[in-house]
Amino acid sequence: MTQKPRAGVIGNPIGHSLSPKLHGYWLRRYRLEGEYTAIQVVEDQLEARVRDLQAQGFAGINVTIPHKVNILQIADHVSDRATLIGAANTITFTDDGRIMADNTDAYGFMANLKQGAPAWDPKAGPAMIFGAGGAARAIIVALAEAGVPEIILTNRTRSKADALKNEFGQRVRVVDWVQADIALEDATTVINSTSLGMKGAADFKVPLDRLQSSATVTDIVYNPLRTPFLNAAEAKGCTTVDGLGMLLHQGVPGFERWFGQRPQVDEDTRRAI
Ligand code: SKM
Repeated sequence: MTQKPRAGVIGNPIGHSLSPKLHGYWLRRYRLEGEYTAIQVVEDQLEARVRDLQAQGFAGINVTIPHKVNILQIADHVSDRATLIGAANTITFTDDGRIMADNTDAYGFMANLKQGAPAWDPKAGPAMIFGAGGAARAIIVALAEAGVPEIILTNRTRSKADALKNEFGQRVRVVDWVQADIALEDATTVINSTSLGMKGAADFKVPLDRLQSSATVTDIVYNPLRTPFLNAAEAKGCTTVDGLGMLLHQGVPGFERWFGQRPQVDEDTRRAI
């Protein structure tokens, strides 16, 4: 008897993760045999736990904070996307015992933006990103690939934004956090990639007076779904896209690889999560 495919998400903490709900919903929707669980893995146990999941016959795993960078050391193969972003979130264990690392966050970001704002034009003008952490790295890659002419980066700790400019090159312009609102005037796409506005975190306080009403605005925070940042942008007349879709879309490639079915991200999926 062949085992039903198993997958999961590793991280620390992991209790907040919506991935088990998402993959569980897709398994039921497509009437597939399979199991997807949340697995707490502490930092110094990463390699041992990943090899153990592989030995148990797992088809693959999603990887979230704080393991997305260190997982690259364990992988036998790292995709070009994951190399460029410098992190992986989707691991597949092959039948011949290899650990394949990929990153689907850039894909998830772009699929969400295109679904939520079908008229969005990447070439219309500069995109502005608040934040310079791991999510910003994936978003820079996604925007650059989509053909955005310039990426304006701002971060409370400026040196982190400068480091990303050095890595990702000429297309990135760094502006000071305290002067970020001035640069908003130029931006046709605006993204909050910080945790500001998330339930329990500090508020997003950058003034949005200069935000153009023609801009498309998105947030990676999805709890709450309508963040104060998105509400302020909507009040200015902007097209807004919430952050839940990024999580849903980034799960698609892994689910397809592990369970053999490409799942839909639609209103039913959003309602189920
Ligand atoms: O990249 C994703 C990851 O695949 C799963 C996840 C989660 O379950 O919260 C969040 C993101 O890091």
